[in-house]
Amino acid sequence: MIQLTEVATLSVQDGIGLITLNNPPVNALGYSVRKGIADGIDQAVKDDQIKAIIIICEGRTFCAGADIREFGQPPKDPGLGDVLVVLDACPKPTIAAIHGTAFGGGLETALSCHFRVGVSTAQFGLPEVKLGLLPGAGGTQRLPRVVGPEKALTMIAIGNPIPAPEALEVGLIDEMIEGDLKEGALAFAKKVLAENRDLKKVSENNEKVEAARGKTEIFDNFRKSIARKTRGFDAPESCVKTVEAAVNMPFAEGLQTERDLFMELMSGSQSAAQRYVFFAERQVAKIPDIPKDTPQLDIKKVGIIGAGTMGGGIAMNFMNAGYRVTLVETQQDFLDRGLGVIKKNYDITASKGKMSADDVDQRMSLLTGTLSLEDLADVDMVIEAVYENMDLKKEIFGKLDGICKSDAILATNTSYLDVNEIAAQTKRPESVIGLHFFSPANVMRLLEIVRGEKTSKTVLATSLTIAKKIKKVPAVVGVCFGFAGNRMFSSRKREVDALLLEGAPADQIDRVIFDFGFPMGPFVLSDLIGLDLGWSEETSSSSSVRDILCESGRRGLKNGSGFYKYEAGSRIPIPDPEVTKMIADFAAKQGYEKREVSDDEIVQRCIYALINEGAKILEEGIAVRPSDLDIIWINGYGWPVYLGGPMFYADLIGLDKVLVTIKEFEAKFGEDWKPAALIEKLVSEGKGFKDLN
Ligand code: 3H9
Repeated sequence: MIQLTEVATLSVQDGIGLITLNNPPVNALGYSVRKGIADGIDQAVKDDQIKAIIIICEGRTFCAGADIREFGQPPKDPGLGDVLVVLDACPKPTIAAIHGTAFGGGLETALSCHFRVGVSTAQFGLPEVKLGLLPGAGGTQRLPRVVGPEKALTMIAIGNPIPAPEALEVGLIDEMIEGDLKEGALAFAKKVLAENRDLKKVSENNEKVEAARGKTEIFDNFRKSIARKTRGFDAPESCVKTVEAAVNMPFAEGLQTERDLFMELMSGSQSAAQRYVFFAERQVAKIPDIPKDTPQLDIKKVGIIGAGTMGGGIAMNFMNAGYRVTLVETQQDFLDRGLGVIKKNYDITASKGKMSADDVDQRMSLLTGTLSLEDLADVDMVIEAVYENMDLKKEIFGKLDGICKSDAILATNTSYLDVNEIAAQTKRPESVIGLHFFSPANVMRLLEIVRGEKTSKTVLATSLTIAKKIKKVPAVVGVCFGFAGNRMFSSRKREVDALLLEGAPADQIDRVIFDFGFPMGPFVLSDLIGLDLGWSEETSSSSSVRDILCESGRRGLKNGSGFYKYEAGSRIPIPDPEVTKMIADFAAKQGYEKREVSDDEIVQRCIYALINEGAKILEEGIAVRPSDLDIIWINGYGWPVYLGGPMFYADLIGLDKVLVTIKEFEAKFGEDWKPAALIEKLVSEGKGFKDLN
């Protein structure tokens, strides 16, 4: 066996050369791996006893792509593109033997081999678009030649992987290996040699791309199909252009187009933001005082209190992950309705072909409804999801203390209330934690984990594990009103409400926030949720815009009038002069003088409010690091990924510039805009939030 580099070896078995890569955790194609492949091919070609070459990986996966940590650093030769030129030109049969994930540069490496084989659990994908990039080592030119331009478009511009059976079906792998991968790959190599199979390079395989030449509708239709989902992102369009190049240009020219567009994306701020988010999402679950070996509880059965929208959504998360769930309500009709909604949601998913009827039955079989809290005696974890009322929550936790097993986790889904106060109702505050799901709970990825003063490390560590099992992105925060996400949200709401009274029309504010990259503006969202959510006729006192709208019968989209009016059956908001007048009259009564507000001011007021509040949250130790706040805003509030989150955005603008504007706002609007001491400190030290991650 020859040690090619510290992570690559070349060995020979039955006349077959095996280049084995071992670069944990995911065999990313860093310098030593790239050099290992290049040197391995070189030596294997020179070695007469080697008749065919297999590239195979140790550990949990084949190569998961280029080493993202190397991006932005000075390049170190050989680049992946150069290595793949060597591989592509190899005169002996080359075979990629794949397990785990062949992603990005990993799949591009495999595509540069003559043949690919994989185990049945392997996944294949070009997810570069999710990092704001495109496959930059020939993937955009080779994949369409193997699977055809249509399939390649979805794999490259959407970036979702395909499983091995599909890879076999579309021709991406030549054989699916049952049993041991190495043995299977060796047997395949021998077959290739025995049959003297044609060694046609993928780069010369033009049939599928030529068949699509001139069919511009392929690209027009694809662009239309992704337009809504990819609004604001640069990379998807560049991905489409490269596949167009594959169809319309010779291989070498297509490769050059790929290179140019790749470099353009790589140097842009969107990819920097998306790469930052990739690592931030992995960092967020790492809590400095919770080491990996912290003891954890075994959670098998979960109780959920409240079968409303929130409780039902939370239940579905657990059922999807195979947990048994007991759902508690106070009245049979509430319970029936809650159970019915869960079933209906699954049926809808099944009707779209995303799960089978058996899956629906299997998940529903995990669910039991009850009217008795006593039925939570045997659960390992309870999540209370009743409405936001401290007295009610305290009463429930007091009861749970008497009912639940001594080591059960007692969690509250409160979105604002004091978790310590709730915990104090029990004799085991160390078992109490906040698990703040976001609505709709079965869809939104964020889970704010609220660590109480006395929450034990075991309970926190277990909650982090559970979050991963139910496919949530957890962010650990401390106790304060609204925790991290809603506290920041409240500061934006304060500005949105003020801007409205100062004279910015609702549709201007909505347009600016939408154009910034959020899925919708605040007033369209209010109309969608219903203006009367949390409002009551008895207590309404005409003291806010919401009061006056609700008092005049405007309830939002559901009754066709809110901040906007809506035509019957339509969700398109139409600005309503009547509402504009109501708001103007209300503002005048409050002493506001109407003025023109610029789009730039709306962005700064709304976004800098988030940044300033985020900094205060960090200062108080409520969040672990700035990137956690970014993860919260991306996964819970629709912040556009390509802007990296509010704290990343502050650094992008320049924290010094942000501070100058915050100070101007303080002079104009007062105390609310007092700059966070942390921002002043960072600016005085010439630093940004990035220095705290
Ligand atoms: C590319 O290939 C560009 C080329 O087209 C052109 C080049 C010229 N690099 O996610 P996990 C780390 S772009 C560096 O927790 P899982 C990750 O940070 C690349 N590090 O595990 C984590 O580190 P830590 C295209 C990487 O089992 C650890 O590995 N490829 C990379 O849940 C474990 O990761 C992609 O975009 C990397 N490429 O999921 C694939 N990948 O332990 C990105 C992972 O310190 N990766 N790490 O926190 C993934 O999708 C998932 O990591 C994977 C494993 C599915 C592979």
